[in-house]
Amino acid sequence: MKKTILITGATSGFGKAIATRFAMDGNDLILTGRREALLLELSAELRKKYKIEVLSLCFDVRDMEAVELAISSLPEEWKEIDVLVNNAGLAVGMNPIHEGIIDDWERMIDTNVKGLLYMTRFVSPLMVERKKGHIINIGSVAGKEVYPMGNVYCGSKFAVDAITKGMRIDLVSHNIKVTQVAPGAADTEFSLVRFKGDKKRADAVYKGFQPMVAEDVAEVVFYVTTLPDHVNINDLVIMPTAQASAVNFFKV
Ligand code: NDP
Ligand code: 8X3
Repeated sequence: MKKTILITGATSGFGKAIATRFAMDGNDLILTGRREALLLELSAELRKKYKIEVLSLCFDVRDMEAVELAISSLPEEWKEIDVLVNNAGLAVGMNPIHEGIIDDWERMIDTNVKGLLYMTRFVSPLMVERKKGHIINIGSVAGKEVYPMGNVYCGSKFAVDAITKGMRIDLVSHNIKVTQVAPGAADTEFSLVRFKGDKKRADAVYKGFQPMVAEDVAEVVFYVTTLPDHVNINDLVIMPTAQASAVNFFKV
């Protein structure tokens, strides 16, 4: 049966691929992000290609009032959200802690932790009311292991790991599934954002091994929503075959 799926950060990378995967299955989508032109372009493409309904909402997940307004002003027919994918996130900079750039830290914590919390706070009551729903948080291998100069990014993803567990405990009595999907290296806009547009440095991250592509992660996010009502994947780590841990890669 067709569902309504809300995906944050749908303008690129995992979010865009997740949107496309759910569209292929005939589901209706609420897509969010800050780059409005990309959101509108993707929405139009998916509507046309898959004959689905798409609502695009342009806002910054760090802006609590904007998140509240976006969700509270959803038209009635869009309020029955079956799946929330908390995907919007980023790494900014890679410095040792004593040289860290405070603004980079704020951006990561505000987006990866507080943005995810704001979205959850305003969407989960709609699920509680219906006694039904599935929240999928995109964590990271960086939320399982800390690596050199990952400090604050890793901290933000460890927070996602802990918050996911807490959400599951609080929502279990409301029949709401909570899943974390924690990927390793995937070639998206992630490294370009982390290295502030330095394409050479971003490309170097994926040299010598085959990273995942966004569609690999999207397939798994889709998969966790296909299980029977009484079954939930709590936590799923997905890596390139050539990556054994946060820092161990088989490179040629
Ligand atoms: P991308 O940079 O390709 O996509 C990030 C998405 O997040 C964009 O759509 C961006 O949209 C959105 N976003 C970022 N900041 C905000 C904000 N303040 N408000 C709203 N939307 C925002 O990277 P990925 O697809 O790789 O990243 C998606 C998630 O996956 C992140 O949480 C990341 O930490 C995680 N991850 C990535 C891995 C990788 O190797 N690529 C591995 C493990 C986890 P816009 O700019 O339009 O706002
Ligand atoms: C992104 C993966 O290893 O670059 O979360 O932190 S990593």
